[in-house]
Amino acid sequence: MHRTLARPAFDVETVRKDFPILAGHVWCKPLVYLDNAATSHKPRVVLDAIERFYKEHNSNIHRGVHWLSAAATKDYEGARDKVRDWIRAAAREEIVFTRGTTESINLVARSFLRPRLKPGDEVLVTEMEHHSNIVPWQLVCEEAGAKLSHVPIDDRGQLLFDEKLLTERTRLFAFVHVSNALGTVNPARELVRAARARGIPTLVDGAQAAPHTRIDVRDLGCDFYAFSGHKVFGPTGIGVLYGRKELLEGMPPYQGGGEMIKRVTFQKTTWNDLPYKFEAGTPDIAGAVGLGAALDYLGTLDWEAVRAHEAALLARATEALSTIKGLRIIGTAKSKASLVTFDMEGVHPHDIGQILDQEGVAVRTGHHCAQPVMDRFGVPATTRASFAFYNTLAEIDVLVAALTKVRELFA
Ligand code: 7TS
Repeated sequence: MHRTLARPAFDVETVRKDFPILAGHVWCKPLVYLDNAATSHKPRVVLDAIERFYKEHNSNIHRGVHWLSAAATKDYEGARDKVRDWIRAAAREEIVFTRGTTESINLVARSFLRPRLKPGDEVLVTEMEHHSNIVPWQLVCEEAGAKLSHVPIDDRGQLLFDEKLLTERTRLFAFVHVSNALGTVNPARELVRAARARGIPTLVDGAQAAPHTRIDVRDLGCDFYAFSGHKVFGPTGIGVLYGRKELLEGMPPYQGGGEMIKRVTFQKTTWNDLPYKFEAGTPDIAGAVGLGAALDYLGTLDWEAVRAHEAALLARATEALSTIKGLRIIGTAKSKASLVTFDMEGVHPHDIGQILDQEGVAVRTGHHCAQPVMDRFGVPATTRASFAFYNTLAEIDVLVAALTKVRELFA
């Protein structure tokens, strides 16, 4: 009898077969896709789940008495349970579906922080945040006359955290779990613990952590955790906000409209229960179904093996890139996720990106929506190669060969 959920071993070539786009036949040219931090590819089971939803269950949710609506509601709410299980939340009410990390953070900024923020208060972030974890706080701070402070970073791209940065005026500490521009893995548990000891709520931006590790929000102890479906091998347009129930209960709605109400009159409207209070309008039902399928898929992987494989990709890339003349890796933290960001003396990242593209290698160039990181390292932009578990060591070699070519062209 075979009842093992996890596959016995991690074989990258077997895993690659689960991702139709990696077969490459649609473009008739090879592609080494190293832009996974921007968005990752989708396994066939995700594509099938979305197609099956539209073919067999498509209907609006929660409202219909007909069986099709009941089936769609079951699919959507089933996806919520999968998310709860995946991140080990205590209750399904703590899982709010959003459009993605950005919307999750904006929801917390508007509904949680804004009503509490008074002139002179502070919000603490870090110098390595994605703009999505800076601008929403900045907007509400400006409105309230509050201040946005940050934890600085060292030359390796690690936080220089000092508990003194958490002051009696700090109303929230929001920080990135894994940096998209440096790869740094932050000590999230310790940071949360330091904030909690002072009664300061925390939000963790998990957009780049969720694709690389199993998340356990109860172990982290954070109040809010945000991530995007499209980076965890699910579809675009769907994301998650985890929030501690006591806090979500005390928060006003983020948007008004269908499904987030209990009773509407022209005099007064009362709000629906959690999590529906935060899900105004018809949600991305198929997106939730796709995300649920992606998490089911991730659940079949041996995560110890995934971690080891990604560590090997990072080690091979770091070692090989370090030998290229004039190439400086930006972000050399002790604990890193599988991405490398770099600067090459005398070559603009845009040119690097274009030449790499001609060689069939997809990387990202630019400021990666983390301009404070660029400022910290004195560069306008960098080149970033970001890996997923379906990347191979041979693909790293293609990247290195292409970069060697760039170096020769610009010698
Ligand atoms: N936070 C981090 C750490 C991110 O890396 C990103 C997206 C976001 C928030 C926003 O996520 P979204 O799904 O709401 O857009 N990062 C990137 C990137 O590095 N390249 O493209 C998108």
